[in-house]
Amino acid sequence: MVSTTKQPVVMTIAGFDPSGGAGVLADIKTISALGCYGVAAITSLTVQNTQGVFATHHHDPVIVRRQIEALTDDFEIAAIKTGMLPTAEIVFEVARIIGPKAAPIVIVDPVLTSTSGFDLCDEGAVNALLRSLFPLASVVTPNIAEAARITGLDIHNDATMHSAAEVILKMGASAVLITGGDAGSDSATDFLLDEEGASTFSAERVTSTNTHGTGCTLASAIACLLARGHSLREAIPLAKQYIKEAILSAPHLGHGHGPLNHFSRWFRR
Ligand code: PXL
Repeated sequence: MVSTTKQPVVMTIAGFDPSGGAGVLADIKTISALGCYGVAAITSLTVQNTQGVFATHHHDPVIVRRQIEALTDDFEIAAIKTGMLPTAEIVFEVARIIGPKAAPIVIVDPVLTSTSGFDLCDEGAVNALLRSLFPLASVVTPNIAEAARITGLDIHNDATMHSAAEVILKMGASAVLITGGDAGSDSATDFLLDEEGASTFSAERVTSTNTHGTGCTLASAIACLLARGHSLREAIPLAKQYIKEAILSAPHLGHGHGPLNHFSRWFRR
């Protein structure tokens, strides 16, 4: 007998990494592993493997918007997650149609550069992101480097992390999660600030070169867990545990920053 369980539909609006480590492929694998149905609108076709990003070909902003509209017209979208939005024009088209009417949950992962240091968006896109997309966000998920660039603050301790999070909340986001997984200490501590106040989430650091796409994967995992009814404070530790298992069971592919194993086990909690 075929299962008829209704899965929440989660939409990713992001770039395409053909190596499957990051971008929409990582998002869709995460969404599938976490018991949701994934749909995607592609903003940019990148040329890359585990060793680096070699080129990008951005899509026409109108085509980006039309991909999203075709999906929102047909599906009830439980959550939207945005990743690589390379130009201001693409950010504006996305901001025009997402928001509470398109989906009740909007996770904005401010993707600025790749793990290998390639710029995945221009300066205009960063400004547009802050001005037009952050106010629509249920959660914004920068890493420390992204939070520093967005706020102009030097983030080197808990106090500066808190200040940066406050600045991002003032930009209009409902919550901000600054991820510390790539900071150079023994623990991977993430810092959450929202109207309930500040919370930290610590986990033992996993040292690995198989970390390509951890940012995309974390943001997608949070989107799914919220779509499945978890609170943000429940979703974050579950998402961190999912990433940890995905890194620890990574398939060791390629010669650079290898991909994760998004299917280490069915993780439907
Ligand atoms: O991990 C950031 C990221 C997001 N989206 C796309 C990417 C990358 C990193 O390479 O290629 C499409």
